[in-house]
Amino acid sequence: MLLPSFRDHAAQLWRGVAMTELLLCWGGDERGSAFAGPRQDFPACIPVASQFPHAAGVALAMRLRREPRVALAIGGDGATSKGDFYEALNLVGV
Ligand SMILES: Cc1ncc(C[n+]2csc(CCOP(=O)(O)OP(=O)(O)O)c2C)c(N)n1
Repeated sequence: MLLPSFRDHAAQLWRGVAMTELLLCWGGDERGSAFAGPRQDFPACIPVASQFPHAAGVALAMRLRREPRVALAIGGDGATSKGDFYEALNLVGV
């Protein structure tokens, strides 16, 4: 499952999100977040690094459900200086 941020549109397109859905999202239309392709992928996070705690929580849910899946979040070097990044690492570490 992809938990993207605002830089990850290429990954979203590769996952099957439609360009029209991305444009709806950026236009403030929530229908753009109901992806017809990857139904469970998250919409893009705008606050830098906020995708990491989401991914940690999703990964925990997958583990509790014994689902053989992964949660993927991507970030830049700026994102790794945010508290959210370290909070997510702490959660997955414990
Ligand atoms: C919490 C928060 N602060 C500031 C911004 C404004 N902002 C947008 S992109 C960016 C830089 C992000 O740097 P990095 O994580 O290295 O990603 P890159 O720009 O290299 O893709 C900032 C500060 C934001 N989106 N969220």
